[in-house]
Amino acid sequence: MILVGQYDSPNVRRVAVSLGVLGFAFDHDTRSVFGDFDSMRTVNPLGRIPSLILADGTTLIDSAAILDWLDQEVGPERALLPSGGAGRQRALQLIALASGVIDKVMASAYERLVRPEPYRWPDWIARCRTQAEGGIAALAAQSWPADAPLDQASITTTCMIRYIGQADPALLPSGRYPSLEVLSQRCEAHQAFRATWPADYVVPSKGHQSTRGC
Ligand SMILES: N[C@@H](CCC(=O)N[C@@H](CS)C(=O)NCC(=O)O)C(=O)O
Repeated sequence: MILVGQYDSPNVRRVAVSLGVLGFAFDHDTRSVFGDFDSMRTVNPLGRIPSLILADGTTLIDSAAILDWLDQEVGPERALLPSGGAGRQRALQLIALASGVIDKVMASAYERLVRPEPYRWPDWIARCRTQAEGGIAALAAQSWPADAPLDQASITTTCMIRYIGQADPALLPSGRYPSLEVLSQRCEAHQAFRATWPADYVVPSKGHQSTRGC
């Protein structure tokens, strides 16, 4: 199978980490969502990442849908999201918070970096960053036991932390959220995370000429 998208995308990275944790072999297509936009649209009509191209040629899009497919493939014993009960409910809430933060940080980054300066809307940027701060604080208030196995909530949250560190580091000043720093250090030490460490973030400010930046 082939994972399409670069690892500076937290949505691509959470899929790549999950593939690694679950033991799936895959090739990595590093086409750029900005620099290779027309080509990317032949993979996913939305021109977005991630996509996962399966051995039979089927293309799955959207990280949540891809992760659901992975969990179905390995079955409930190994799935990264509990199949039911309070554990599933809690995990889905944590993932919703982390994914929501990613969406808001990305929205504000695109507004700051992609939109031409005269058209930028500071109030919108401030609103997105306030929403992101709310989600980060809510995640930091959760319990992240040190001995917990890697699951989708910890994977997605750790990918969120790394993405913020690259795209808007002022949202995560050192020392403000110790629980998230501990979680990130623990997870980033795992081989599946190390194998997907994103290259230095390149802001997508060069728009469609940029070959990196998500
Ligand atoms: N809901 C989608 C969101 C994917 C997404 O936001 N992808 C970003 C990169 S992380 C992207 O493709 N950005 C370019 C664009 O939307 O034009 C998912 O979880 O896969």
